[in-house]
Amino acid sequence: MSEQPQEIRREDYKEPDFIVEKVELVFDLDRDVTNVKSRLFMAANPVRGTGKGDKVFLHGEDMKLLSVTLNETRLASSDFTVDQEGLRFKAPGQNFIAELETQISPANNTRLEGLYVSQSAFCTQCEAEGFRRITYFPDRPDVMATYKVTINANKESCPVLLSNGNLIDSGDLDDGRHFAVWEDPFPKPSYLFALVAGDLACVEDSFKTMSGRDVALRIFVEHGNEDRCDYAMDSLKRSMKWDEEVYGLEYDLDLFNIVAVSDFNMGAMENKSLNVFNAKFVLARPDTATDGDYERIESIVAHEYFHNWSGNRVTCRDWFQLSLKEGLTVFRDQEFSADQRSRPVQRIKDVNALRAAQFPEDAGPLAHPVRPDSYMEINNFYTATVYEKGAELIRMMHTLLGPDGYRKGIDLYFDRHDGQAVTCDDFAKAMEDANGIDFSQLKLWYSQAGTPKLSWQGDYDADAKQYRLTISQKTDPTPGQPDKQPLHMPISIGLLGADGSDLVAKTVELTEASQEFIFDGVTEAPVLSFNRGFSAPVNITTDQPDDELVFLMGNDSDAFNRWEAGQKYATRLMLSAIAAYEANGGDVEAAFADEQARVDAFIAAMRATLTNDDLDKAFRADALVLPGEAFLSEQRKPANPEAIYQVRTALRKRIGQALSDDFANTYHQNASNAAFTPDATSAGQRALRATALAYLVASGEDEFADVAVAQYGTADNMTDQMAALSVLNNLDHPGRETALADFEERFANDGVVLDKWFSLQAMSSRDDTLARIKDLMSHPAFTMRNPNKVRALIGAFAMGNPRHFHAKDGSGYAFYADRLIELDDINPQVAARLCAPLGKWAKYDADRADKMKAELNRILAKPEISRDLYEIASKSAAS
Ligand code: B3K
Ligand code: ZN
Repeated sequence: MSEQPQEIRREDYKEPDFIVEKVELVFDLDRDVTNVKSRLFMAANPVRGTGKGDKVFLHGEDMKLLSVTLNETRLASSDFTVDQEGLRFKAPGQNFIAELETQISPANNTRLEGLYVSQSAFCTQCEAEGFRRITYFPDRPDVMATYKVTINANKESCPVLLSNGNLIDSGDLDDGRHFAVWEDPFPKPSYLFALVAGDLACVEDSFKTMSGRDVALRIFVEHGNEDRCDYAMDSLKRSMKWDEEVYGLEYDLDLFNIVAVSDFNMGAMENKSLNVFNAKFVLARPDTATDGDYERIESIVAHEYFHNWSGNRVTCRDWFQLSLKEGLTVFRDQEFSADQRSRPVQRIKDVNALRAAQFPEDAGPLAHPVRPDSYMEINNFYTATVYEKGAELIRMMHTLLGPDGYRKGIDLYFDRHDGQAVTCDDFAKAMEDANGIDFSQLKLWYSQAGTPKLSWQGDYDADAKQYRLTISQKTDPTPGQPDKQPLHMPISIGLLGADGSDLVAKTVELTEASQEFIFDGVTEAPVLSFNRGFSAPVNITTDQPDDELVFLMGNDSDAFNRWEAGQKYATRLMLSAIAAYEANGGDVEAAFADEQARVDAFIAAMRATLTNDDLDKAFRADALVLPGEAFLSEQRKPANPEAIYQVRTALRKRIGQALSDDFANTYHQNASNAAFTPDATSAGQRALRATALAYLVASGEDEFADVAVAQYGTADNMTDQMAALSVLNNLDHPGRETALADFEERFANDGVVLDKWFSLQAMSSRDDTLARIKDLMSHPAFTMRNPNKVRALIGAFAMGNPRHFHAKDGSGYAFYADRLIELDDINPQVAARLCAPLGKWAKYDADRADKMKAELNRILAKPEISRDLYEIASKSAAS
């Protein structure tokens, strides 16, 4: 980066002066020098554009420009200008054809944006702004064109040639080359363009749509992986069906392709009819993938498929509107998973993810609204806020409108805007118009950052049989937003009678800073179940007495809040033990001394959950897991990672010891001889058994470590094997080394599976962890050029090992900053994404905070720092 990057501001949006109606691309593929010819059918945009002007600007970066031709006349170099941002020339008229010839080098493209090489295949990633690394183009989502793409390549190394839409021609050329021509009839923005070429195996299936059309479904993978595509294919078919049934949306082409690649900056990409996936979210076989992997594959396949409507048919006007497609599509994939599996378990998972990533983001230096107001690098805004909080916003609309009203709004949205690039306001307007309601206050969720804090006060009047509930809300300032307004949100509540049944169950609408709700006909003093199903994405500051939490854990008709009550109880217990640990100078046993009665009551409630056979096993597994270290750090200021780790570990040990007979029974009763199937019920059984094993091992009894060793050796599926290995991973036990060595040997040539092995070691609580990570960096399978490897080893350390990352001597921070500096020259997007953990310095004691800030400043002093990393590091260091 040669100068300080500019902020791009939402309020500066201008319609394009020129649009492209049609694009014809010809690729002559070569790893080192690929030639790209582009013909753009351009038109002035007098209706919407600002310009009667004749200045044309096309984005372009990191390419060699060979020629510019307008209406068949080649321009002299004095007739155009090229700088770091792109190409400028004078339009020869209102309508004209621009032809551009560029050269790029896919093999040297380590940023993995634009056209690059993964293993031996060529592939592309254009969202958000990668197309401008392929050819000069108005690379902005409000320019939608139809594409015709010709790919020429060596036939032997690239037998498969793919792009968006339909194959309309193919054949042989001279010199061992061949070609294919693809045409996509649906106008699309450049970020949805894709090309794949390589020697790939193909697994094929088909789907009959609701109107009776047959769609060919193809998954392309590296040879040898054909037997790992079944679950992705099945998920795709179920997604297509679900979108027809629940949203009335049908697939619109005769072909849908998924390609799995090993080198990918994120999870997957929804390019029109040619989804490109990180291989780890496609490939699964019982002996290579865990239940968690199966679940993620299902939801990501669905997410990308759902984008065909929410994203592709109706897209974003500009990148500030990103949540228009991402928030909506996340909500859609969450609901799909809830319908396929267990709704409460899904909600628990989604809320856990929201609290683990989005709440901290909203409370830290990078806090931004769901619809941001400015950015330096848009790739930095594919955040938990835009995605997950954006999904919560759609969920609140769904709750407020009910399923039918929501569907009316969705229908109107797609009717009105099919084929257009629109805004979050357009979405909300369709919801309002279809239902005749006013969402102006609700829409503040798009513009106001920060997690609201809610408190409540309940009063029961026995004579009047009336319950009065006062709810108050407040949102703390976030960077650039000192003053916050009250938000509109649905709060689902229940009032439970002594027998555990609901006296009242309803959803109220909070709109004021403080508001009273009155419930009549309440025949006895109730226990309140607040914010059922996490109807609003908020923090609740009111403490409910322990006995009420235990009552809710055992009785709430809302399964989410049964889980939530347990989490609250556990959090409260651990927070007071953490405070005691800090006060007594680090004696973890003494830290629980004053809490014995509460610990006993909590353990009794855990036991009731564990042994309640009426409850779903997956739910029980979730309910037995204590809030994580990251969540606990969010509740403490300053957060002491060592104290948090010690207290949480000690509580797990106590639970393991107290309930060891119950856990042993659970462990044995849930063994299974049946062949592995990835369905939710079987997965729940495995999860409950794994939780039991983890507690047994946590109890500290050696015999249980031996059980884990045996399970590792005899398991016939990856889920059970990983369950065993992850508990052994933290032990000083010879079985640990043997199992890790075995795993390494078995999966030496299997990148996707070996990543689990890297991550486990990075997240180990053992004292030698950082030294081990340093050694692993020279493992033959490790490379900083592969994002999955970087995330597995380096990312997992910072995100999944708070205790060692935050080591008092600063060794974790220094190691991490070195890696980010190294990575920034290879792949700035991934480097920037990984930088966030260092930005959390304000949460820690002065000594740690100084060390973290010093590392951020060292990163900022890097010569030639990327715009991506600069934005995150500078914002993190500043506030
Ligand atoms: N839309 C892509 C994400 C693109 C990220 C660009 N940095 C995947 C998704 O959300 O479906
Ligand atoms: Zn998405």
